[in-house]
Amino acid sequence: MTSPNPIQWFPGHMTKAKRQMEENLKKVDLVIEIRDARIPYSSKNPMLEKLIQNKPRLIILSKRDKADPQMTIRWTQALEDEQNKVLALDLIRDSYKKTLVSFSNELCKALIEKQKRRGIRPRALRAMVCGIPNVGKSTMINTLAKRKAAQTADRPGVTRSLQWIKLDKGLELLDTPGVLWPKFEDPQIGMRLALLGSIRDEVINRDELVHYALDWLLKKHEGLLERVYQIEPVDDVWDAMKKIALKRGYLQKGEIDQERLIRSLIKDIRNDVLGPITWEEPYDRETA
Ligand SMILES: Nc1nc2c(ncn2[C@@H]2O[C@H](COP(=O)(O)OP(=O)(O)OP(=O)(O)O)[C@@H](O)[C@H]2O)c(=O)[nH]1
Ligand SMILES: [Mg+2]
Repeated sequence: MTSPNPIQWFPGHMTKAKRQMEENLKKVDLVIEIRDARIPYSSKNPMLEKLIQNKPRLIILSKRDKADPQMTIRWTQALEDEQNKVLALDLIRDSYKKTLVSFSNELCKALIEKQKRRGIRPRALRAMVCGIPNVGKSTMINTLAKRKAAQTADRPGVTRSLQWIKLDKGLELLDTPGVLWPKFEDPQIGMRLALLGSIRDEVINRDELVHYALDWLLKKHEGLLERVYQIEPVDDVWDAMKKIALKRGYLQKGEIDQERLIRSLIKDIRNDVLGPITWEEPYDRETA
């Protein structure tokens, strides 16, 4: 279960985080960018490309177990079509160390070749794990290190010596993940982040959020709401809300208890009651 992650970035934080990222980036050969498989577009940081410049990058789509498997295949394909190397993972249950090492070697082929040509024995590749809050950065580092290596608290500005985790003789990970900020300006992106509980509830309109989610489910997952809530076929969002409220007895003096309904639907979405759902499609990107 993902816990709501209170992220609030201020310009000062952003500058500091960006500077820290730039410093750490100088020390690595490649970047492992984690995005959430349920929102591979909205969970990316638009500035990362600029920050990492020409460094090789591996995109990990995390929480594969919570995403629609068919959609994960489509997303992986779409990202690969744009010349990215992509790996969709359940960061908790999959074993992926070997794959990660081999993908990293492939991504850094040019660097390894260059070192060989110069007669230098290739040293272990160094990678940094990056991503917006809650995508699974610490989980990945800790799972790979098989210990509690990464600090879970985000304390910007705390200087400490860089720690490397040796995964293999060929690959080392920086144990401090690069925490980035999501793109907030776009309301669609905000909605999708909120659906996963990545934005504080106070900054979103909960009625709109539920409307947005139900609309998506009706369009993309025909019959799902009827199945999950054991209701008769629904026509639209309002009809669905009414039928769910009646079924669950969310009534107050004969009227639908809207507040209770909204609260319970958001809870269901975040607790994966609806099953594995992906909240955006690859071709949404232009409009997102
Ligand atoms: N089901 C599932 N849960 C995951 C996966 N990866 C991470 N999680 C869970 O997602 C939550 C957030 O994971 P973290 O590793 O703390 O995320 P983070 O990116 O380090 O977050 P910040 O430190 O806030 O930036 C935790 O509850 C993890 O257990 C995954 O692949 N599948
Ligand atoms: Mg963390």
